Amino acid sequence: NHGNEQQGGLEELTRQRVAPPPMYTVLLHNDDYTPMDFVIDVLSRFFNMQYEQATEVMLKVHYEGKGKCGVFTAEIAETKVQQVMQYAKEHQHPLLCTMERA
Ligand code: TYC
Repeated sequence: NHGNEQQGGLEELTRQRVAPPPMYTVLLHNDDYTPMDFVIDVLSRFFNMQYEQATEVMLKVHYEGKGKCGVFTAEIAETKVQQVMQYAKEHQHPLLCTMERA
């Protein structure tokens, strides 16, 4: 569609560009049983947080009910959720990790 491109239409505006991928926020949810130290371990291990930041996020979840661990593409977010849920299950803690469209 050369005519359209010469006139600066949609095709030209989008030439050689791609849409950014949909992004997902991974969340941790509070419960009454999972030890605080375990949640800090999860945030350090799977979300590469330093102890101080991990503690901050854990306390936000504890006091506010949920908190953000990070924002990722769908495939990476799904993997994080699976890894955290598997790790919590292995340690017999009821910790819940979910994802939502950012
Ligand atoms: N509420 C838990 C406790 O008092 C701590 C906790 C924090 C649990 C964050 C889950 O995602 C969570 N031991």
